[in-house]
Formats: sequence, structure tokens, C-alpha cells
Amino acid sequence: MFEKVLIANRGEIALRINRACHEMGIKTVAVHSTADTHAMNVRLADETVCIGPPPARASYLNIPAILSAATITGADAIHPGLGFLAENADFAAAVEEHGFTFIGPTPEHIRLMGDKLRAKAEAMRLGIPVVPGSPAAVRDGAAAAAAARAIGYPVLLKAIAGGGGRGMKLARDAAELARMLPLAQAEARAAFGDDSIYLERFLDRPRHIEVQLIGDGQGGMIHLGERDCSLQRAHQKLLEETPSPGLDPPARERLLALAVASLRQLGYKSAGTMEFLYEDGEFYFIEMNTRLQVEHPISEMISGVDIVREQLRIAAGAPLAYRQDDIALRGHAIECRINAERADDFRPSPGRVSEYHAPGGLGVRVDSALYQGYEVPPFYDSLVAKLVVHGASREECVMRLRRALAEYVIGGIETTIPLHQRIVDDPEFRRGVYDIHWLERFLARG
Ligand code: MV4
Repeated sequence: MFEKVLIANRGEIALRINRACHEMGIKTVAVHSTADTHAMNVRLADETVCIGPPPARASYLNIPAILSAATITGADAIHPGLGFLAENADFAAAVEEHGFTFIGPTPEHIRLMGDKLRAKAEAMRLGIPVVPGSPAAVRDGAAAAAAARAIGYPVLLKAIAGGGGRGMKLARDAAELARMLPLAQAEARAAFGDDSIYLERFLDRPRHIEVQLIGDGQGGMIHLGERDCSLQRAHQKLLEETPSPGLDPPARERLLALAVASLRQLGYKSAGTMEFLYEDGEFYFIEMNTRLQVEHPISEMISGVDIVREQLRIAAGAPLAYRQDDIALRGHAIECRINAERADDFRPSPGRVSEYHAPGGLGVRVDSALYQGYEVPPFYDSLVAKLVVHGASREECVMRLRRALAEYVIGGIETTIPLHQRIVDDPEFRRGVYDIHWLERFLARG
């Protein structure tokens, strides 16, 4: 096992990884920007290295600074966390070239899944249903029109180098397609440095269901069930739950078996997530995330598997500690993402946390780097805490979540706690009847 791991991230996820390392007797190195000197993950690490000024480009995305920090501290391995460099294949390769272990998938698998069209082609080859779409980039209006005629309107324009919904455009007819293609290309070039666009048939009202997988690259592959991530706004997830209230047992079994079998064939190593849209009883693969995800704790809560621990063990060359039969998925879990955001318009609400009291009790987990007196910096993502609740049934879980939200005190900044309180009291949410458009409608009704 590693003696020392450098954590190339910040906030709650850096703290999450620090915890897993310490539970395994591994020493940690926190790298941080000048804005994060007083962060909880920095306080709790064994060693710290300041790697630059607040802008992520100069610190958390600064590959030479991170590799230098690993060298001077004598780290064995680097965990990229999520966001920042987690899905940067060049970073993963550079880490290995400098003699450190990258705690994640191979650069080849990161690169494969980062190309959304290659990922789809690979899924098709593995026998996974995908949304009907163009098999290659549509470079001009004529190619796009021809592809759209074959697919059928409405179509979505997506960036091949994209993912997560950024820069997607909807076209209901040929005229709209002609107008949208140059816009989509310009946005893709600006956001991803690559203007390649592909088309897909637009699904109207799907649920967003993803499968948590862990492979050891030695033939071992397990799933930890699915997560329903349909409740999101502007492509930011707000609340996730497992199991999905929208799946019956046969559909779930079909999805999980398919996902596990295909990633095993791929020889995938480390934690990963396959994303699907689910509509009218059919699953369609859309993309794969080759990283630890924000919402991983709900899968841990129902399975008892520590996903970060498995990532560390597998990166060190160990086989998975579990076979599928060892894992019983028990009960129900929900995560509420608590963001430092204004209630009215979701604008960031950084500042000093004047009061802090986290909920507790049976089945309640809080992943957060907040503490009383902490100053939430304005430079980064506004996620400041994840409230994760487990119950024997969905009903028990929801009631426990209500009481935990009522206990949570975060003073001095605005947070999404009041919004979560409204959601969990909504009759439709209570019945589990929602799709990817539900939250926008809920917010519009006020
Ligand atoms: C789609 C879609 C409908 N049809 N693809 C957005 C995030 C990215 N991962 C894929 N996304 C979508 N792809 C087809 N063919 C609708 C969405 C989508 C969405 C997906 C998941 C969760 C929330 C969403 C909100 C709007 C659109």
C-alpha cells in the first residue's frame, strides 16, 4: 500500500479522500491555493504545499506545480478527486511518467470516454443501447441536415469533447438546425477547444439514471446499484437518490447486469459511472464518467463499500475486495447538495460562516469541510456540504432527511437548505414521480 498520497483537490472531496487515506494508515499531502490556506482539508492533512494563487488555472489546474509538490514531499501517488484534473488524460499520463501512481483509470480509458462519440461507439460495440444519432461529427449544414433527416426531429446538438450538458442545443426542424449548428460549434470551440458536434434524437422526458461501477483491471468488476440524478437545474444536480423510484426490479436488474458485463469486457480499472437516459421502459447510454462523483456517498450508504478505499487499493495493485455476491444493496439513500447560493437566483453566496451546527444521528452523514468561522472563498464551485441520509425504506429515508435538514444550521451565508426542505415536502417528490424537467417546473411554480 502507498505510504503517502497527494490529494490534488480542495473542499469536501479533498477531505473525503484525506479520511479514506488516514483510515488506511496512509499519510496525506494537501495542495492548496492561497485562498484555501485555512481550509479544513488542509488542516487535517499531514503535509501541505501551497501551489499558487486563487484562480484554478494557476493552482488546482497547474500540473507542473502539483507534480513538483509530489516530488518535494515524496508522495507515492496522486488522487485527483473530481472536477479540475480528474478527467484529464494528459495529467494522468504525466503523473505516471513522473514516477507516481495515478489513482484512477488508465489515460487510455479516460481519453476514450472523454470523446463522447467514441464512447458511444464503444458502448454499441459492447451491446449497450444508445440514443440514435449521427455516427460522426457533422461539419457543415448539409451533413447536419442529412443526419437529422435520418434520425428524425427534434434533435440535440452535442459537443464531442463536451459532456455534462454544456453547450447542448435543441433543433425542432431543419431551419432551427441550420441556425443552431454554427452557435453550437462556436460554443464548443470556446468551452472545449474543439468545435466537433454530433446529433442525437431528443428524448422528451427521460429520467437520468447512472450506474456506479468499480473494476480492478484484473477481471474484477462490481456495481453498487444505480442512482437517480434527474433532479437538477442548469445541468447542476441538486438531489440524488438510490435506488431510483422510477425503476421496477426487472428493469433495474437488466440495467445493472448490462453495465457490469460491458465494463468488465473493457477491462476498466478504478471507479466509474455509466450514465443513461431512461424513458418508456428503455435505457439509452449517453456518456461515462471516469472519476469519483460528487454523489458517490449514496451508493456507499446502501452497499457499505468505501469507494475511495477501493480506488486506493486498486491503484496500489490489489484486486477488488468484493465479488458481486458479497454486496447486498440495503435500504434507500438520498443526498442533498448544499450550495452556498442565494435562494432567489442561485447566485453564489460566499462569505464567513458565522454559525455552524451539522445534523447527526442514525443514518445521517455529512460530507463537508465547513466549520464555524470558515470563510467560503468566491473562486470555486459553490458546493459546501453534502447531507446524505440512509433509511430502511424510501419513506423512512425521506422522513429522516426532513428532520436532518431541520437540524442543520449554517449561518452567515445563504444556502440551498430551504429549497431542499420545499422539495422533500412536495407530494410529487414524495411519490417519486419526476423526470429531468421536474425541478425547473417546480422552481417556476414558486
Ligand atoms: C439528452 C437529453 C435528451 N435527449 N440527450 C444533459 C446532460 C448530459 N449528460 C446529457 N443531457 C441530456 N442529454 C438526448 N438524446 C436530455 C439531456 C438533459 C439532461 C440529462 C440528464 C439530467 C438533466 C438533463 C437536463 C436537461 C437535458
